[in-house]
Amino acid sequence: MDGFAEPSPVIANGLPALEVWEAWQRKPQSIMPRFVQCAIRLSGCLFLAIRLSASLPNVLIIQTDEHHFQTLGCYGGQIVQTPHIDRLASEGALCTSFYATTPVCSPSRAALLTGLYPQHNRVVQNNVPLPSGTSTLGSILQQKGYRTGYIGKWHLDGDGKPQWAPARSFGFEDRRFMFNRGHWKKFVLQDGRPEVGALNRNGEPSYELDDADEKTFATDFLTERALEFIGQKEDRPFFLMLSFPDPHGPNSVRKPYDTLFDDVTIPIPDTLRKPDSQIPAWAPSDAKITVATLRRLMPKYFGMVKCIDDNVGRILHLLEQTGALDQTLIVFTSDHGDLCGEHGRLNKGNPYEGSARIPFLMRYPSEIPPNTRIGIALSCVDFLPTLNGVLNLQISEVFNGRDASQWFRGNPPPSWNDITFLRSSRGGNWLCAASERYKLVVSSGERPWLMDLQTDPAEALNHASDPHKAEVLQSMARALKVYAIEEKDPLLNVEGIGSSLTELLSSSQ
Ligand SMILES: [Ca+2]
Repeated sequence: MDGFAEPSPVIANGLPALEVWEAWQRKPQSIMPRFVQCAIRLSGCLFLAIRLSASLPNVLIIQTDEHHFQTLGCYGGQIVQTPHIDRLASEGALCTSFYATTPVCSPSRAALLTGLYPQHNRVVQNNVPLPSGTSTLGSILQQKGYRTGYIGKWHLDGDGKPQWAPARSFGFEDRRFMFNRGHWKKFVLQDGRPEVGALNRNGEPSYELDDADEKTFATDFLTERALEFIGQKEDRPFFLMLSFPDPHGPNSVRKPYDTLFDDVTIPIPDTLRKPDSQIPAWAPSDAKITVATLRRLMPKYFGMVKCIDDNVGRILHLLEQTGALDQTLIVFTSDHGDLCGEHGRLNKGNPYEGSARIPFLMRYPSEIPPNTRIGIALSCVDFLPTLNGVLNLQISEVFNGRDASQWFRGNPPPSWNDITFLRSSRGGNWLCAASERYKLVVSSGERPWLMDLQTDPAEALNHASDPHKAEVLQSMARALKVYAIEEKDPLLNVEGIGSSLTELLSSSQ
């Protein structure tokens, strides 16, 4: 046919094909039989239908585990240089008040992937399996024509550990390198299948480093699999969720990251030791966490973050090389934070910033202007409706979260009620309302606690009795009660929570 090969009427990995197709259609066709011309016109219509879905960008979510946002340069971190993650922030949007809806693993992940509060998606604590049939971002994007994959830690299939390739897909077609649970440091391929590479004396998978190297260390291994997934030539756009198990403990990392931060001065939080009056019942200090603990743990934690950033760089490099970078919506986030000694604690589970606030970056230059900074309080349940808004996906599912896409587009709506809601994992017994500046925590066995992030960013004090903040306290209490009633949050019925809110609200009358 005049030297023209029929082009593929689709877009592979974000590479445009429309111009090629149109050029092919413009070529002289008069000598073609009529039925061939008809067929071409028909296939053109079909192509336009396909193109509507094919013109969607790739979607890549990179999620870390237990990651203190301030270890990243773009969030003010001074110790670890994170140029690749920082690039996502400078070329896209950075959220300064994005919270884990429930700051532990499974509930946070479930909220991010379903847009539903834990009491609605049932994943109210760790190791609760996401109910079969639940719509997730995976199933939604699969239905939109995406090639879907999940690589790394999942933690929504119960107790299984590591449990590679869980049987229930939730729309993720390629789950070969998905594992349910565990903080493994070394992976190997055995006949093309992944295995934990370190074993204990009984031959069982272990968290040991076991001389993991740039091929077998978990972060590198999972990145390599992600590069293979991204590099597959396919007609559909891809959706990949890459979920690193680091920088969650155990605090260990391969060479050379293991010693990179041995000589830095480890910052010691002012709140490592606090007077009893500043210690709420929902976050008791642990006397065993000392300066020496932090000096021992933090250099490796920083090393894990540096390794993650280098691997994010490898992914950005591949996307750039293949011309797909700007045709890929990239999110960088974590499931929750790690207090890293703040308030005399490690890990998470409470509403303090280091525990509940997470890094949240989104780069997609077609829709999101560079250096967009978003201060409003958001949480994991807002992600799916917001992505729906940014990509105009026309999703029919109903979400609990809100569509904040106009903020990401750099065009904030004229009115927006700046408030979001966090809730404890089962047994934690607290509810929290958060705005850009304030957090109100109501719990059983503790008086209401009000944080003012502007005047007291370390959250050292309870501002609830400050008469100048009485109005703020009232409005946040009102909003928290409305949330708990409308979203049927059973924590409202836990002793001390509902009564606390009632008491707060009656005190203004
Ligand atoms: Ca986690």
